Amino acid sequence: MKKLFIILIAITIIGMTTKLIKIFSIKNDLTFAIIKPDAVLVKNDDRIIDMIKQHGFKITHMKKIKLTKKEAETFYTVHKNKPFFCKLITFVTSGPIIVMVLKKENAVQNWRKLMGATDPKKAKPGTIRQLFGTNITSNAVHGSDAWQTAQQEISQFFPNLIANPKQTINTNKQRNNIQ
Ligand code: RTP
Ligand code: MG
Repeated sequence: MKKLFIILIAITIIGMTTKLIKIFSIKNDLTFAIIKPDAVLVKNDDRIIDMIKQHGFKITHMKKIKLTKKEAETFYTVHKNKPFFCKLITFVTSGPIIVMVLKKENAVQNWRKLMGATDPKKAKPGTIRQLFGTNITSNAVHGSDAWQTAQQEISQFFPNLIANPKQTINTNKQRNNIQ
């Protein structure tokens, strides 16, 4: 009886540990990215997607959408009191965007490194914003700033993903949703 109890406890501990390891690895692996309207408009999306893949990111989810004002305000709610908020909402709703979930180790930091500084003029050579951004508003791409933010942002656009991390979709088909 005592042996059975010990075995049951051991199974429970192993199960919980496996779950924690899974959650931890997902946490470090995923981030949320957007190719913004300026880059989509001038058809730089393919070149940006190539760069993303060349830098070792896997695009696990991707779709082309157009944000409503309400969706954009929810997404950028953290900036609602900033002087640039109105300009930002007008810009980000001005045309189709491509929303993506990217997978790589330390995805949040690595994606922000590849994006470059917010202002393309200050972005390091070879970064996406330096190559494809125009100014501090029209800066080609977005990236989550922390895992908690990534989780929120992924949930806004791919609501089932955090609960079912193994779920996959045909990214090419989804990408062509809006022309
Ligand atoms: P993002 O959230 O889009 O990845 O950009 P970020 O972290 O590099 O910069 P953040 O401070 O979060 O700003 C969000 C977006 O607002 C626009 N912005 N305009 N001074 C300005 O006019 C100004 N500052 C920021 C940019 O589109 C920026 O990406
Ligand atoms: Mg930001």
